[in-house]
Amino acid sequence: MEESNYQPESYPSGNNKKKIIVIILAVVALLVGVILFVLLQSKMKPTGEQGQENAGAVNKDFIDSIQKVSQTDKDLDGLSDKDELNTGTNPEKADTDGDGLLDKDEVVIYKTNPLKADTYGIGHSDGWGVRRGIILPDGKRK
Ligand SMILES: [Ca+2]
Ligand SMILES: [Ca+2]
Ligand SMILES: [Ca+2]
Repeated sequence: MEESNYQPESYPSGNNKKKIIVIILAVVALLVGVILFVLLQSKMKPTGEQGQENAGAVNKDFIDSIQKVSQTDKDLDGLSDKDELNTGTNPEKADTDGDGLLDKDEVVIYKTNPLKADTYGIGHSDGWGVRRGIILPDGKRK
């Protein structure tokens, strides 16, 4: 009779089994709760959206600065509308004479005529001369 009641200590009794299942369920429930909590948190404040907001702010700054510049330099060639008015170039055309050099590059760098495609009468445009190394900065020529 004693043998039928014998249960090795390492072998969990029915009662112990239940306890273990309850503990496992509690742990699983806790894990599920933690995962749900994390998911909800990330839904409420997604890190991706935060990054997009920052990128949006950077883009906005960039656009603002472009707009600010374009208010004084409509064609964005580096010469302000006022300077273009003084020079006689078209404030809405970055390359007024269409020679392949920006108005500003002609006025500031190469000292070529921004209203004349072929300043030196070489038979080619100023841009061509610059690309060939014939027209050099500061009004120098080869
Ligand atoms: Ca301009
Ligand atoms: Ca030009
Ligand atoms: Ca020119």
